[in-house]
Amino acid sequence: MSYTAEVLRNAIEKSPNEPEFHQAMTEVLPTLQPYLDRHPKYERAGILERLVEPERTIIFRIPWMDDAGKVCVNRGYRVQFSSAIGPYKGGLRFHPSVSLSIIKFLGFEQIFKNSLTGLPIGGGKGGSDFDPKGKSDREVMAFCQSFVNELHRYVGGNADVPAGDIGVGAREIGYMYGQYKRLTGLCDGPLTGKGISYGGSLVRTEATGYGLVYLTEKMLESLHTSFEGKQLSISGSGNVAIYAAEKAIQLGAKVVTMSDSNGFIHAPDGIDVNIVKTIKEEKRGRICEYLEYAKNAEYHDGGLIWSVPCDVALPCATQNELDAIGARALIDNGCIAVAEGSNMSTTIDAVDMLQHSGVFYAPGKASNAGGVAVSALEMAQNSARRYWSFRRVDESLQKIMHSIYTNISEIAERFGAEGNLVAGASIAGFRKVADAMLQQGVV
Ligand code: NDP
Ligand code: 2IT
Repeated sequence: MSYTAEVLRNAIEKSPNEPEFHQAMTEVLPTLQPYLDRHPKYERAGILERLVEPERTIIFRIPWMDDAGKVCVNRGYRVQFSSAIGPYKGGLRFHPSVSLSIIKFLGFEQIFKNSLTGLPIGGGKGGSDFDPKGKSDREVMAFCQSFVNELHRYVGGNADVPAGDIGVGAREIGYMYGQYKRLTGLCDGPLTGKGISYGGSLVRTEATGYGLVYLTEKMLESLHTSFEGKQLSISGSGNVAIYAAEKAIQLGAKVVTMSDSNGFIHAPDGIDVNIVKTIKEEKRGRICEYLEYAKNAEYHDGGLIWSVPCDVALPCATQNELDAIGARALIDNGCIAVAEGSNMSTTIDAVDMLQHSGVFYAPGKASNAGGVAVSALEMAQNSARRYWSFRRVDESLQKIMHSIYTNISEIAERFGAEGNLVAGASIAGFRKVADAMLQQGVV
């Protein structure tokens, strides 16, 4: 049995009830084998065995009181996966589906993603099974404060720097920052995605979506085409989806779908992203409300978003949202590229189908790295006590996304997997972390 297969088998046996974590490891580990064959020093140092075991896992109780005076209890997580190349860095997810398996898969992905940005940030992830949907601002604040009453012991600007993810945006980051400061008395940049008035970075709101489009732009360039005139199918209507749509439209594409967990809208003449911003960012409403503002659209309650014909698909909602049935529909309708905005958007069989059918596919750890990259730029600005201009941050983001693309395609080619960005991203992300681990001894 190969080294990677053995480590994978043992890791799965050790944590048997964590299917999403198994999936994330199954996507990465086998692609590393050619690299590990050439460099036996990593196996000798047990690098993979160490990498699949988080440095620290924190699970805690979060009691809070709702508006009716009832005491509610949620479960909180922070998985500090790897600090080999810098402080733990990764978002917090508030969603009822959150489990240890979900947080471990996200934290594992984050190690490789953060390494790909070229910036000194380790991997971590956290969150809670709290559902912010339908809660009042006061309830969200009470929850966030209680969450930080425990979390503050483990985070800090040089130790672990959380940020947003599903269900965690500017409002939640603000409440968590306020409570962190109150408990510790420190303004050491313990979170990113902060408001601009208290240390946030310009472009952080747009970063993941814009970055996704910047990387996809390079994919299209290598196919000798561009966004101009392309039909785009985007899923989700949250932070990542909105700013992916905005940038793609600026580059001449037409976005024909967006969705939420209830259903999707299809607008053959193109979606007006400003309407989606009003519904989602201002009113915290549902995507079906789009029809109240625009006539040229239909709403599908449930249904398969990927059955709408498109040239490029950008899944931007959640894990495993693009499965074999979705992949079949995209392939049959002539889609040429899929780039993940959400983490692990695509099931393993769907990735295989896309790749075997010649659909150019980018895994999230490369294509959605723009968010965390700008988070690291926010950390740099906080340390320097400076603010950079929108243009400066946006240009840095573009440069980072373009170099991620160049780096992972070159590495894929060097290891006999030309055009396989999954292999390229895994090997490129792994190399830097593994070398840092070798240099730091057995820790
Ligand atoms: P938001 O909370 O802003 O938006 C999430 C969107 O996805 C909503 O439209 C939501 O619909 C939909 N969604 C969430 N869960 C499900 C589900 N189980 N089934 C169907 N739809 C669902 O989150 P983000 O936009 O920040 O995150 C989207 C994805 O991008 C996630 O996978 C996240 O990990 C990833 N990501 C985010 C980054 C960031 O900087 N924010 C950075 C890199 C990756 P509904 O409102 O109905 O729940
Ligand atoms: O998945 C991700 O990369 C994020 N949710 C963003 C993490 C961050 O620290 O900005």
